Amino acid sequence: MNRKNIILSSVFAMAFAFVPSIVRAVETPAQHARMEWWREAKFGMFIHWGLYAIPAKGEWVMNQKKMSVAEYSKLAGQFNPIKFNAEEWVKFAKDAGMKYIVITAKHHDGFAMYGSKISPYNIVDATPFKRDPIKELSAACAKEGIKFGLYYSQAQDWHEPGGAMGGAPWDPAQKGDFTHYLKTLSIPQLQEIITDYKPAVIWFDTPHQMTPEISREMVEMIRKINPDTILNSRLLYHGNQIEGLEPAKLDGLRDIGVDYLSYRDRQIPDHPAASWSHSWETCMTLNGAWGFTATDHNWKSQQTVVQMVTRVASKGGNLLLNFGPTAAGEIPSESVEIMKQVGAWLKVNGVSVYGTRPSPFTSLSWGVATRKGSTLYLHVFDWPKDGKLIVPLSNQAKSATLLATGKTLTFKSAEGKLIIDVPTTAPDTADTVIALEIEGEPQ
Ligand code: JFZ
Repeated sequence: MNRKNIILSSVFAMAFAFVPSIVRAVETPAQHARMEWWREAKFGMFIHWGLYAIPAKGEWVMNQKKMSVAEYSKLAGQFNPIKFNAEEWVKFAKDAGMKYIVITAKHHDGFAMYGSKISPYNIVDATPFKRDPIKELSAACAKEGIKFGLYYSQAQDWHEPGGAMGGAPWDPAQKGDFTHYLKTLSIPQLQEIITDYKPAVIWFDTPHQMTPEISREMVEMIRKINPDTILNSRLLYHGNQIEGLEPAKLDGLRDIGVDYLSYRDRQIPDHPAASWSHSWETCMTLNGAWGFTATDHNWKSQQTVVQMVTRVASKGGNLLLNFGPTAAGEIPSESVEIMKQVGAWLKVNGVSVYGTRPSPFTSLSWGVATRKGSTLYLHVFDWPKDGKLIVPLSNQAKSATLLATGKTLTFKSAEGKLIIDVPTTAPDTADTVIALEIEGEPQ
């Protein structure tokens, strides 16, 4: 902890000592410190992987087909992903420019993808595979310098009696008491994964029946074991609740100890909450599905992905992009091809993404911007046909360069705008980045 943080912590400590009823509405110094890598990261890999990869109809198949607990459980006997290679997955993430991984330790189907001692319904004890992919991935991530996080469905569980259903149970075996489920399965398993794998992030989801009190209890339990664990807002609120959440509830999330907002799936928020600037994330599918879906070939292009990453960064957030590996343990080849191109773009242009701050512009007709100190990165999606890029900026500029090639561009100021002379055709059809050095604060 540096001196500034120590002073800040003391101020906070004093504030709470004397005004205990205050709602902690701002980031604490400890929170700021544990979020440091996350704020810089900007781009992460989401992985939905479980027994549902066998029927290959997505992770909701048990619910959608109203499969009984006994019937769905039989899939475990067939699950043998012998092509799984943790090192390869992590290298894939790294080459694609993704800085962290969040994988399903347990999804709504209730099946633990790690060796759990709390329940035998897990990959080590219930499948012929017998290996612990979470352990293997965690080790590979540590080796490659990739942060490793775990998705854990804390409330919704279609296998365990009392688990939240998000609807009516379809099998008598699912009936039970939610508190009992929390006490005997969810909380002990959370305790177990925090202790055994020390995940950098716990990614909660679909908080049916969750209350502020239960949330607080979970946070306290987790922080006691590892205070550095980063926690998302789906502990208590669904993704689609965040955009309309009243300020008092947003502050309440801070008070509970949540670290970042997890917005609605597959949508970039128009106006992310200013009070959570740099601490929000959007999760996105590369085709239309989370869990492996054999019939879904609706893949997004490299251009779409690059523009999503930069658009999210321009608003101060992170993009968590999903992959749904097969039952054999492979990342779909289409995903691999797209991400090779995304990785190639980030290798050249990554400086305009990682560790950047949000755009000073509310909107730009041709694309988005990111910023690092006195450098503005102009991400041009729609290339100006007349060879003149107009930037609504009255500052003096020191230099303008094409980031990918280092080519210097000429420019002039006119009527409170900066006009940059650019080639007549786009050097990069996905996103051409211009690094603009300016004097003073952007205005
Ligand atoms: C949830 C899960 O049910 C789903 O299986 C997947 O894991 C996804 C990442 O999260 O689904 C959601 C959650 C939130 C919204 C939509 C689907 N939302 O906010 O619109």
